[in-house]
Amino acid sequence: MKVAVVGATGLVGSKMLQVLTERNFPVTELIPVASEKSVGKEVTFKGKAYKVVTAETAISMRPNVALFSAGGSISLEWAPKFAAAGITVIDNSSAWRMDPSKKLVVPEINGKTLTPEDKIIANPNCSTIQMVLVLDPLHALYGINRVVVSTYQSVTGTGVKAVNQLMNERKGVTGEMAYAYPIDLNVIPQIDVFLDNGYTKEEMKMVNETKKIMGDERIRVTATTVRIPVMGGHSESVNIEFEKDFDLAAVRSVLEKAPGVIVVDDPSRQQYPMPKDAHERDEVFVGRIRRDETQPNTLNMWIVADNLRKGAATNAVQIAEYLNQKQWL
Ligand code: 2RA
Repeated sequence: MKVAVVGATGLVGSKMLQVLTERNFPVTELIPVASEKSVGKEVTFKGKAYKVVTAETAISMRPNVALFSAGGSISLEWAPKFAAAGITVIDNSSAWRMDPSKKLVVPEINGKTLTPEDKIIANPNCSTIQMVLVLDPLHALYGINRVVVSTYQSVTGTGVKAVNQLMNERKGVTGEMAYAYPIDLNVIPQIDVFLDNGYTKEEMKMVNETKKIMGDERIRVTATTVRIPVMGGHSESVNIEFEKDFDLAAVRSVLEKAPGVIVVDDPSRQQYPMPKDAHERDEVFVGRIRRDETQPNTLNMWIVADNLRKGAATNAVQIAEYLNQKQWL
């Protein structure tokens, strides 16, 4: 199968190539796509060198599927052109996520809603993916009323420039800044731009995407999203109020059985999820599971995942795997 990766030289694009290799996706030809300034450069995939081409050239090469991770404006312009040529697009930008005519997919939750007619499929935001994977099985049992989430997000979510900023600051070297402030030895309570309601775009992604993926507009989510000087993954403190009461042992057992979720929760041995352990893993890790003793039917937990993998590349490749298994590509 011919696979185009649009934004192949970025952090998520490179991770897509790694995940396609590791999961042995049946790629017969890779078509790496990047901006004009990268055209002609080479990208190595499974030991073979492929030349970077423009989006226009990629369409003429007729890939079966195109994985996009080159930013919203590239997706808005090019995804419809790929789709019009019959190429299925799996898009990691925010361009199509809330478009009512497009599916926003986490395969374990709503993969089955996909049809052969879906030609542009949206991959959700990283911080949303890891949260809904844990919320969904609990919602089915206890019904979620409200979620209060605070995030602790890795600089890799911003891209190469932010990783360089952190590393330069650690070495005491002056360089290009991805953020308005230093990130090393600091915490920045702003991810993406501010909106009119005082929340950031990242916060509203968590509010709106959760409802769409879980297919329930009644779930109320309020979020504070924060950048921290960490690289391995995003962490989230999540408080969940349910309609029905729950049994803690049953919650643990449901999460232990949930696909793609690993419970790491043993306070007696100081065992809980941390980004350094989630790094380069495809699963979402949950721990610190405990009752909120200040009000009924409410649970606290801590969720960690590698934002470049399940939060981006792995989820996109899993969507491609599902479509391939259905023979829709
Ligand atoms: C971030 N959620 O971590 C974004 C990446 N999509 O900045």
